Amino acid sequence: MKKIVLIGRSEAGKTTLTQALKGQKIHYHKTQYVNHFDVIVDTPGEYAQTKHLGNALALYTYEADIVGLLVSAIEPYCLFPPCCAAMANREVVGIVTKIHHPMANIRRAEGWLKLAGCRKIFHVDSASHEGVPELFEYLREEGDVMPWERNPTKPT
Ligand SMILES: Nc1nc2c(ncn2[C@@H]2O[C@H](COP(=O)(O)OP(=O)(O)OP(=O)(O)O)[C@@H](O)[C@H]2O)c(=O)[nH]1
Ligand SMILES: [Mg+2]
Repeated sequence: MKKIVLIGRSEAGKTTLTQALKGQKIHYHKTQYVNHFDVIVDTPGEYAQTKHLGNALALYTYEADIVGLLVSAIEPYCLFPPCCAAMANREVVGIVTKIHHPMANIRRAEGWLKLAGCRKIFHVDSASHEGVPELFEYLREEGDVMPWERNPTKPT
């Protein structure tokens, strides 16, 4: 799997998406420091919201193959400046979360991510895992066996 770093404001859904990608039970956990998992780097929203901590995020992008910018469909404004994706020397993808929230405005979130420079945009509801397999496929590398492809009768 390609390694992805998840960046976005607090409550954007980085940790929930991490849990969904890892096939874990979803439970609320406030991120207080950067968490490195084997293929996912989950960052605290405060890093994206604070100027001097924001610079540290640039360093974490160097540890990943892909940069994932998260915007939840209910965010009233966007933190990512126009064309900020051009600052990264990695591929930058957008991820819209909370797509089924009653207040969701998916087009608005998508527009902000496009303005930030994301060409590829995923739509996920991490709670129901909708859109998570598509992100999995995108991160897949040759030889990777996806969880749904495993033969349950064969020990791994
Ligand atoms: N229904 C739904 N709820 C979500 C989704 N993503 C996140 N949530 C909920 O939104 C809240 C915040 O999600 P987190 O994943 O903790 O947000 P975060 O971006 O990690 O926040 P920080 O750790 O503060 O940076 C939690 O209550 C989640 O259950 C989603 O795609 N769908
Ligand atoms: Mg978190």
